[in-house]
Amino acid sequence: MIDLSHLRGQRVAVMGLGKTGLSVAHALVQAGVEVCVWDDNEDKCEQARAAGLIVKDLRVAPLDNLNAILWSPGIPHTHPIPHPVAVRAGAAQISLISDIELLLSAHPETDVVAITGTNGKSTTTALVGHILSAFRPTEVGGNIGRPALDMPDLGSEGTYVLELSSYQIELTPSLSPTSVILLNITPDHLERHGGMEGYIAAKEQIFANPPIDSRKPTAVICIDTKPCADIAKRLKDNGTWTVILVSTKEILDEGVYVADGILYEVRSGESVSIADLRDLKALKGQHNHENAACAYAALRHVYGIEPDHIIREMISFGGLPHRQYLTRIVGGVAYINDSKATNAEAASKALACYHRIYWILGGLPKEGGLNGLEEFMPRIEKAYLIGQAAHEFAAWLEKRKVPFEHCETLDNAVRAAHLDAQAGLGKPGTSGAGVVLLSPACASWDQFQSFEHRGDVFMTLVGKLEEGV
Ligand code: UMA
Repeated sequence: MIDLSHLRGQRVAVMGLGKTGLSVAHALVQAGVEVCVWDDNEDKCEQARAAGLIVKDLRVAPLDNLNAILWSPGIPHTHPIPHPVAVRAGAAQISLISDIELLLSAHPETDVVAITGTNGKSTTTALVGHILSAFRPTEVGGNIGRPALDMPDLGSEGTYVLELSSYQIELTPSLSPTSVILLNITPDHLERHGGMEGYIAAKEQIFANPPIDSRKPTAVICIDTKPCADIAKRLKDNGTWTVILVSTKEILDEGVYVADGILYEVRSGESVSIADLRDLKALKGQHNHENAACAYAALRHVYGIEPDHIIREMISFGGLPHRQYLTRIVGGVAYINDSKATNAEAASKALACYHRIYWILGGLPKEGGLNGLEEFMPRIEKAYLIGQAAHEFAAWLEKRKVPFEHCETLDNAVRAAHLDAQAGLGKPGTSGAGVVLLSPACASWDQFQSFEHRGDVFMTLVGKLEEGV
């Protein structure tokens, strides 16, 4: 846990008691800071009281004696409607800050790689953390699911690799990372930021402050989406940052790019082939090639790590659980956990990577259902339907002549898919063993606590499968 004893004597309120709020409250209490907490959900307040925390209703309690309000990133403060506590804080001139801000106040001089973008930031953060930890003390945290203050204190030789959401960036005014990776910007969280312009502005704020020492910071920017290409241009014109361009769509005359799955680095105007990214089992698909290329560019340019060493560590990267995670291979059939795919768009990324798919899907359906996935249907050997979406999805699949089976539960689905996939091995006219893929295109809450829970159950079930059925 990060030591916050430099804040002793201050008064801080914590708004929201999810992962962030609880982590912060714990660290502040440990440091001897005077702390009170609040959550709009009464159950959370009750649990906090039971745990010995001081609960104050920040909608009415006096705020003017506070030094700051630690704001949980997921709580909307301005859009779509201003939160009453944020309005009161504004009137009392109390800042709303993130847990990242507290981490930086404890470690103003520690090296920080900040990673953001609409998609791929967790994978890139985990990948950079995995590679860098082979060379220097490294800790990974932030939006990836490990609150910043849950990381240990690192000395000056270490690096914090932080996944930052737009929500966290706008609550971290002192953010001045040594390097930034910006992957892509596509429409997301628009309600919260008052539209696309607000969303782009929140992301761009990651470049707002130069580092506090004399180092020139490095910005690795994939220019495949227009907002990122525009930001790269603005930063280059401004000259405060060293900008390394990355692309998976065009051949560049500087920086790092991917063409036909091959990673290239441009050195003195010459394109040098570095590695075949299609060999990386945990980083399949063009979206993962973007993640790998950006990670490579940062590790090469910011830390000077040799290309061979970076690629060696990339090969040993196992991927993130629940994101196309290769759980097991049984008799040549790969069992893949892509439980994080909670909508059709996310599932399309996995479906694009495999052939001969025994596809487990369903749960709590999202608007639009499976629309957009038509082009991948020739790859599906059979679909196994679970959860509330089963009947809606069955009708959709039937129209596209995809064989399916109603399984109701994940347990039934894994068993049925396993039997079919193993029986399909060596079927005349087929090539490759195929994959059993959990990529549900649905939220999990009808049958599970979270997508992580759903993925864990899948991996446990797969772990128990017998070979040679
Ligand atoms: N709450 C209120 N009032 C409200 C809304 C919520 O009091 O109006 C309370 C809820 O009752 C709850 C708490 O706020 O108790 C939840 O706070 P939170 O939403 O900030 O969630 P945390 O558990 O603190 O998790 C947050 C991130 N969540 C969001 O940004 C929505 C996690 O990212 C992150 O892993 C975690 O901090 C640790 O840093 C998740 C996420 O979905 C993965 N992020 C979004 C994304 O990736 O798209 C941005």
